[in-house]
Formats: sequence, C-alpha cells, structure tokens
Amino acid sequence: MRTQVVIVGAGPSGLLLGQLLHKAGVEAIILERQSADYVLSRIRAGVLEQVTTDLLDEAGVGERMHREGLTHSGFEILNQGKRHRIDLKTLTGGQSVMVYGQTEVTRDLMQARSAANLPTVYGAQNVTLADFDSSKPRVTYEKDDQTHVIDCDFIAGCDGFHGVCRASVPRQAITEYEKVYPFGWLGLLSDTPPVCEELIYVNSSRGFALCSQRSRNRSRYYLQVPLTDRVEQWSDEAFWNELRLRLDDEGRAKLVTGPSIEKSIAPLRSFVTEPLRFGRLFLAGDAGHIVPPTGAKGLNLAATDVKYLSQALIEFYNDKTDAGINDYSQRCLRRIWRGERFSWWFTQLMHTFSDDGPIAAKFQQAELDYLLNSESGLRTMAENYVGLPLNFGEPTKG
Ligand code: RFL
Ligand code: PHB
Repeated sequence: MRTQVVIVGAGPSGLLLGQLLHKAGVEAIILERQSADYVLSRIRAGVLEQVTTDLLDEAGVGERMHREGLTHSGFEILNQGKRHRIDLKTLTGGQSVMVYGQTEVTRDLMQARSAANLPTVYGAQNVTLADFDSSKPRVTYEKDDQTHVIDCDFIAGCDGFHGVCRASVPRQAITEYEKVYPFGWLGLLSDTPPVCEELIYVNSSRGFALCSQRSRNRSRYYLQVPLTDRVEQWSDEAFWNELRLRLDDEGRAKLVTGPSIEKSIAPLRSFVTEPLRFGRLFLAGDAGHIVPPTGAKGLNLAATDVKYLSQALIEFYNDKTDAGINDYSQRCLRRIWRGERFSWWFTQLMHTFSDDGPIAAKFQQAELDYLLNSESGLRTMAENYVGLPLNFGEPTKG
C-alpha cells in the first residue's frame, strides 16, 4: 500500500489534519488503535477559541457547531465566596469563545471523513514507524491477524500523549520538559441544566472546582482531588455534596443535580517536546505537548499545530517548497509555550497547593486581589483565555 501521508491517531488532531489535506487534494490514511465508538466515549475539552472555530470552518465541518455551540462572551471567577465576571468581549475588543464539546467536534470530523470515503483504519494494532529519517518512511500495523505495510512521504504523529510516534524518536534527538501537578481533576457529566449561563472557575479553601457545560441541558463539573483518589470512591452524591461546599449561596441554590453519565479522574501535567519534527515525522497535538486543562488550551493548541502542519505539507506538494516543513517546529513551539505558560499560571492561581504552606495561599490571594481589581490584570487574563492572535509577537510587515 502507498499514500502521501500516514496519520497516526484519529483524535481531533488526526481527523482535522486529514480533512484539511483532503480539501487540498493531498492523500492520507489514518490509523487508530481504538474503535470509533471508544474515541467518541472520551469526554474531554469543551471550550474552543476563535482560531479553532475558524479552522473547523475551513475544514468544512463547522455547520453544526455554529448551530448548536454556545457563544460565551465572559466567564466567572468565584474566589473565596465572591464572584467576579471576566467580560471577555469588553476586555478583548469583541472576542468570545465557543462552548462545543470535543466529542461533537470529533463526531463532525468523523462524519465528514466517512462521507468523503476517506480511509481510516480503526483497531490498528502495533503501529510501527520506520525510516522517517529518509525520504521513504514506512508504517506497519496489524489488524485481524494480518500485518499491513504502508509506504509514504510523511508521517503525522497525532496519537496523543501515550502514542507510539514520540516514543519512536531516538532519545538523544529529543528534549522533554515536564511538570506533574500534585492533584487531579475529577470530572462528572450529567444531563442537568448548567448552574450558570457562563463557566465558573472556583478558588475555594476546599480546592478548585469548575462549573462547565456542553449544552443548555448538559453540565460538566470538575473538582480538584488528591492524586491518590480513585473514581470508584466518589459516588454521585459525594461529588454533588463536595461541589456544593465549594460554591457560593447562589450556586448552591441554583445547582441542579442528577445521575452522572460519565465520571473520571484526569491527572494534570505541563509537558513539551522539542523539537516537533524528526526528518519526515511530525508530532502534533497531545503527542507533542500537554497542558493542565485549567486554561482550556489543549485542543486549541492542537488545532494550531494542525493548521501549520497542513499548510507545510500542502505547500510541499503544490509549490515544491520545504520552507513550511523546516519552520514547523519553531512556529508551533512559540505558540505552544505561550499556551503552556498561561495554563500553568492559571492552574497556580486557582488550585490549593497544600504542600506549599500558608504563605502560598496568601500570595495567591494577593495576586487575585490585584488581577480582579486591575484593568490591565483583567485584560491579560482575558486576551490569553480567548487566545492570542496567530501572528502575536511577529514583526509587522510594511
Ligand atoms: P487525543 O485526543 O489523545 O487523540 C489521540 C488518538 O491517537 C490514538 N492512539 C493511537 N492510534 C494508533 N496507534 C497508537 N499507538 C496510538 N496511540 C494512541 C488514541 O486512541 C487517540 O484516539 O489527542 P489529540 O488529537 O492531539 O487531541 C488533543 C485533545 O484531546 C486534548 O488536548 C484536549 O482534550 C485537552 N483538553 C481541553 N482542551 C481545550 O482546548 N479546551 C478544553 O476545554 C479542554 N478541556 C482537556 C479538557 C483535557 C482533559 N483531559 C481529560 C486531560 C478537559 C480535560 C478533563
Ligand atoms: C470542559 O468543559 O471540559 C472544560 C472547560 C473549561 C476548561 C477545562 C475544561 O478550562
């Protein structure tokens, strides 16, 4: 078998890349270890920046998102029982974010891919990469007890944090930066109306909480929990009781509870791989970097990687230039580090770090006091939350 690009992983990065390449007439095969249903059962991101929604439009899959997604022009910070609204629209000169679940983005991309009859192999086992340091890379995989070989020009590693692509790179060729946080997020999804029209990020002395949503009838809530907690220890009732304790009176009065339809614990990590290109192998999305979810940046950074990678590959085939390929890593990393910094900072600001002693909580409160009462502080938070412009920090041409 032969194709131009083998994409490993059918999460949002891989599917979006496949769609953008297809639009430009570049051939790709996607190899996914799991089944399509399994991929759709993972509950993850909920907030999309405008850069991401623009890209989904460009890929031709934005129609349902515009119909069903919720535009949010602000969010709330509930700090030690007192609410503050971050008015994104006013603070950023008219920008907002879109609340539309990653599951729905993935579903839309899957549907577009199957409508265009594009090849995706689900249940591809033991994917192995070879010769990506040459101009003739090869990918093998197993399915139904048979081994398949694909010759290609490029490999796109869109296989997430635990994937095979990053692991295939010789250790001496790669530098990894990592911070693991001393807590996780326990998430609960329920078919109940959200407690508030907008998201609420909660700093309470019992730990962080987040009130998010997927639609007007589906809520997503998170609680900061110790890393040693197991999801089985948390009954729905225990979750709702703890959330009530972290909310204010208004939140407690408005909270509608119900049975969970999904509950899971996610660890929090900051992680970046440098570089993101190794010969003819590229890493994109969670395969190359992870952010703690507090800033809602993971999927949005994945989308920009895919934008730059699709542009580079399309230019390679159409204009016979490898300039985009050579720039890929550096172009992505600049934006990634900005997203990493914001996500780390917002995590530090909102969570309880019990090992750091009482002075840490005092510093945190002093910082929140400054930010929430300073026009510049609020603007800094807002412009990072909606996403800095793609050309941020680049010299202006003229
Ligand atoms: P994914 O989604 O992990 O997909 C990778 C795919 O690769 C497959 N795979 C393999 N396939 C073949 N062979 C192998 N050896 C393979 N190994 C793995 C996997 O099965 C999978 O299907 O990575 P991708 O596509 O890069 O997408 C990244 C996003 O999923 C991630 O960044 C976001 O979910 C992060 N995130 C958020 N991002 C946002 O922008 N906004 C948010 O509001 C937001 N909230 C979140 C989040 C992540 C969370 N968790 C669970 C960490 C909230 C949470 C709780
Ligand atoms: C979510 O809805 O899953 C979500 C929203 C905002 C975040 C993180 C996760 O910052």
